[in-house]
Order: sequence, then C-alpha cells, then structure tokens
Amino acid sequence: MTAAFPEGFLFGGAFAASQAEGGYDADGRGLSTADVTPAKRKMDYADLVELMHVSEEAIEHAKTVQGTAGYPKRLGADFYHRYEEDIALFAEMGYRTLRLSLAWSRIYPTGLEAEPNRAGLEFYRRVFTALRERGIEPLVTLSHYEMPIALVERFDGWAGREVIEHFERFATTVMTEFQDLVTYWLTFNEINTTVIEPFMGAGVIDRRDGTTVQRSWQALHHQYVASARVVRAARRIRSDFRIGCMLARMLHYPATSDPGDVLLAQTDNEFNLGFSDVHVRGAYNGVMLRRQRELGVVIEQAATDPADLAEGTVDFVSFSYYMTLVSAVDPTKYGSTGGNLFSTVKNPHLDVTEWGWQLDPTGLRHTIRELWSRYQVPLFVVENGLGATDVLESDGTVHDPYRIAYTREHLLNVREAIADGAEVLGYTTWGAMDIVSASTSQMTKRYGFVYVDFDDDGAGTGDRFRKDSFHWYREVIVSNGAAL
Ligand code: BGP
Repeated sequence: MTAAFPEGFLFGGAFAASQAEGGYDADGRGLSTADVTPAKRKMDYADLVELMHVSEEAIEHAKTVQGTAGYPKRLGADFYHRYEEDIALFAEMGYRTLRLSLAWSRIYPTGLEAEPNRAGLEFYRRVFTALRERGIEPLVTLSHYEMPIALVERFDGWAGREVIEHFERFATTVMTEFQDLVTYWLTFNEINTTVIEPFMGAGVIDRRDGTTVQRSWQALHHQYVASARVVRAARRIRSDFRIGCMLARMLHYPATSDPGDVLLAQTDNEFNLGFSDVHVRGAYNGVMLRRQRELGVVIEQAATDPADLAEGTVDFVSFSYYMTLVSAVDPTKYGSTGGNLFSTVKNPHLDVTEWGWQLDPTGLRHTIRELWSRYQVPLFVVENGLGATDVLESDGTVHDPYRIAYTREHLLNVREAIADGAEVLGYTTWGAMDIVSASTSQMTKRYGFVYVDFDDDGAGTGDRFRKDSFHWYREVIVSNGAAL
C-alpha cells in the first residue's frame, strides 16, 4: 500500500508579521526591531554576520527616518492592507492552515503599556475571522523575529529579565482575546536563532565589547522561562489550546566515517536538539551545558526557573527545515557554502540554491523520524521552502518549476516519514506569498506561491500573481497529497 497523508492533514503556508505585514506605523503600532533593520543585499554568507549587524548608531538613525525607504521590513508585502485579498488567495489554494505571527508592538507599542492597543487587536481579529470564514486554521507564532524597540533600549532586549513579565502580559492578552478564533499557538520562532543572530532573535545588540555571547545566552534563558510560563497560562485560558515550540532544525552529517567526524556530527546534532529539549523535556541537555561552560557563559537563574521550565513543556514540536549541514573536524579540507544565518562545510552530494543553501529532501524524512523518536509528541513542519529569483512574465504568469520540484520532493519525504510511524500534524510552506527575507531583507529572494510585485527597494504595484506552484499546490491539497 502506498504511503498517504492522514485525513485532515494541515497543508498550508507560513509567514511572519515582521516580514509580511508592513503597516509599521499604522493604528498606533510602535517601532520594532524589524523596523530598524536596514536593507541588505544578496551576499556571500561570509559577510552575513557583518551585514546583519545592527549597531546602536544604526538604531538611532533609523528612529529618525520616516517612511519605509531603506527599511524593507516596514513595508513587507503590505499584508496589513491587503490581507483580505491574500486570504482569498490562500483559500483558493485550499489552505487548511495558515501560520502567521503577531507584531508585539502592534498590541503593546512599547511593550510597557498596562493596556493593549485596541486597534491592533481589532486588526488581528479581522484577520483570524477571515481565515475562519474560509475554513483555514490559524497557527499563531507569538514571537517571530521582532519586539518593541523600547524594550531593547530599556532592558537590553531579552537579556533583561523584566521582559519576561511584559511578554507574559502580551501573550496572555492575545490568547485570551482570540481564544474563540485560535487554537494552535507557537511561542518563539526558531528559538536557537537567539544565540546565532541575537538582535533578530532577542533584541540583544552586538556591542562588539565581548559581552554579546553572555547576554545572548542569558536572553535565551529568559525566553525559555517566558515560554514555559506562557504555556501554563495558555492551559488556564483554554484547556484544549495546542501550544508548541519552534526549532530551526539543523541536521548535521559527518564529513567522513572517521570517528572524529562522526562524534562531531553527533555533538552538533545534540547541541541543536538541545534547543528543543528545553521546551519538551524541561531542562538543558548536557551538550548544551558543556557548550555554555566552554563559552564562559554563566546563566543567572531565579530559584523558580528550573520548576517553571519543567512544568511549562509544550504539546507539540514545530520546526523549520531548509537544508542540511556537514560536521568536519578539519573543515579546511572541504569547501564551504551558505546556510540559514551561517555558512557550512560543502556536501559534495548535494546541489545548492542561488543563496548556497544545500538542497536535501531526504534529510527531512531523517529529521522527522529523529524528532519523533526523541520526543514522541506530535510534530509540525512549519517552514520549508525555496528562495529564488522568480520572474514575472508579461502575461502575469510566473514559471517556477524549481519550487514545484523542491516542494514535491520534500512533501514525499514527509509522507514517507509518516509511513515510518511519525505523527505529523501539518506542513506549511515558507512563504505563503513573497515576503521580505529575514536574513538579507530582500524581496527578490522569493519563496511564495503568490508573486508580490515589490522589489528590494519596495518599488512596484504590490499586486499579487499566481505562480505555477500556486496551481500545483492546490491540486496537492485538494487530493490530500495524492496528486504529488
Ligand atoms: C527562517 C525564518 C523565517 C524565514 C526563513 C527564510 O530562519 O524563521 O522567518 O526568513 O528562515 O530565511 P530568509 O528569509 O533569511 O531567506
């Protein structure tokens, strides 16, 4: 019998408010970390750390700039003004779920207010209602690469323990407000990004003064405590809420069968899985604690933190999967290539995207089986997609056979992993439509099944166009995966 997706499998798409919404100053929204992130351009990933760096001076300058020019995430794909059209397109594809995030500063402009911004709440109520009316299940990420800039300036971002209570107030407000419309919640997007790109992940500015590693790991700990407390708050609001964590899974292969390479790959995998361990098992694993010691990191904890972490574990594990990496004791023996927020040793068996990301659909089956074996809780693939420079033809079509091939190969591996026994709740492609890239702030690094007519400078009509992948994905969903 051929493998099949379970009935009701949650096929859909995903995006982040910080990359899609725009409306950065509409209806009382406050300035966020995404709004002060300047435009970058496609680059060799060796430059990435430098090009993603947001200095205090850059933030001060950004605060003086009105409008979106130079700050692509202030415009995004203008979902804020076009959400009805977009949701109609998602419904036309047959989406069963849409993963989206909330802009914290749209609800609490500085993060400090005692009362929420009603206009912000009303916007999301309109969005969730429009989704529900079309039978689309919202999957809502509470924190996806943004936070009010005021909390960065006041508390050093998540490095300040005070942010925990402000985040709890935000999360409790929205989970209470939307308990009639939203069942599925995620706490922090790709929680491991906080120690890779601390400003994007946690509002921790790299001051280039030797303190960033300590501050980013402390920020991560505060996010874990906040996540655990929010999970428990969620259960008090609605006992049937389903709340998950979200990991950027980075599957590492050994460069050779040399035991040193194999051990290093195991260490790299244990370290990466350590970030979801805290959410699922309620404690840091030994490899992560050892890495903290090696980095000279000393986490300041409250006496209640270990119990908070142990009691605030999640119902399901969601993750992003784009590529795989290679672990080599001596990386100089091999070439390197780009990856999501870093570069890695080149795998000679894998092709790469235009941005150097190694293409590995088989690794997704491996990842799902491994996560299922480790945690035995339901899984959700909430990001998987191909960034490419798509071309809008004069007749309004976009031919993206490469995206169809990418998505098909990865979905076939999800289906096989399910046949291997894993429970997978759904699959949301990154992105539902073209949006601004998180790392490079490019619109022209296109992921969507819907083309959005903006360029890297925000010029264009913003009109939407159905790509070939739009029509293909619709057939996949309508057939519950049989049409793959
Ligand atoms: C993940 C993020 C997403 C998205 C994706 C693609 O790390 O969770 O927000 O951005 O990567 O990466 P990029 O947008 O940098 O091409």
